[in-house]
Amino acid sequence: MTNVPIDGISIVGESSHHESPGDWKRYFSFSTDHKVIGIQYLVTSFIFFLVGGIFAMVIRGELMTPESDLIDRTVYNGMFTMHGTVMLFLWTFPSLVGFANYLVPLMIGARDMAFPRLNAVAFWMVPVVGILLMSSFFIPGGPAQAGWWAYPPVSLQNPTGNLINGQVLWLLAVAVSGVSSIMGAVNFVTTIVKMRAPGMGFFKMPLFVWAVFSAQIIQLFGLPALTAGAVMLLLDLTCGTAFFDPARGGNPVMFQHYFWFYSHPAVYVIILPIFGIFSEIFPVYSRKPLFGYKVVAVSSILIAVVSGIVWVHHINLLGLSKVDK
Ligand SMILES: [Cu+2]
Repeated sequence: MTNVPIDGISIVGESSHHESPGDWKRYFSFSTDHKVIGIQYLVTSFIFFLVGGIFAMVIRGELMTPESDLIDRTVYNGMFTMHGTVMLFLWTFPSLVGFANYLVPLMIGARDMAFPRLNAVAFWMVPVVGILLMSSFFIPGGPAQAGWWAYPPVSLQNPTGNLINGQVLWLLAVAVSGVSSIMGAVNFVTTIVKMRAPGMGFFKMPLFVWAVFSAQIIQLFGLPALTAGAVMLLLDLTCGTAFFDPARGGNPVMFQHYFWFYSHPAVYVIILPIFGIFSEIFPVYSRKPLFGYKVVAVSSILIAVVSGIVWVHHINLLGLSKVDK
């Protein structure tokens, strides 16, 4: 459609109902439209990118001199932990999910995602994660200080003695984020497997779709481990269990397995969609078809598979054979 006058205002766009004045309100609604949700993801994640960037600048500002003159060590550790957490769980993952939400149904000729309401629920859990993390700045003891990896026994220390402390809010946030992303993964994998337009075989899908498919398979298999680990650590902190507390017979190394089983493959959850974006953009601007479509498509899946079996390289300095008997 070309120029559509509504109330004397000319609007240029392909469909008028997406562009009419006052439509910005839909971005604050529980919309189930994958394009709206995609933009909601992109805008929300960009806001948190700025928040995480401010934390980074405070960290670098403190590091300008050897003394602790800008912030004390407690605030520094909190900033360090929050910077990593915000940048991963509230910027990189949701921003790429935003691109995928907007583009994948269009690229495979689907009307929407397979589960539009699940899609909306998954998105609205992202601000909940943000509120949980940011509110920890306003409670006694401040935010979690154990780093974005939250290894016990450091993460089991609770200097304030309060049941609700920064680490508890952090673990709740990671658990909610995990559930949100698992919902997203179920949705993407189902959409790509079941909702392709007639005639679009797997090897006719755009490479961005292959990349998102591979990344979301990682989410589907890896994230339950991190989410379970976070919930178990939460139970250790609040309900008296001892899964990971060495002082009470728990095994802190187990947490590192739960954590890295997901968090190594997580780097491919980030890079695979970006590879996919490269694979779409380079052929356009070089005006040549992509060389080796099938190789790129299959290697995306192989990256997902191989990424699932290498996590122990993060913890090899533990001397696992001695500690983990
Ligand atoms: Cu790794």
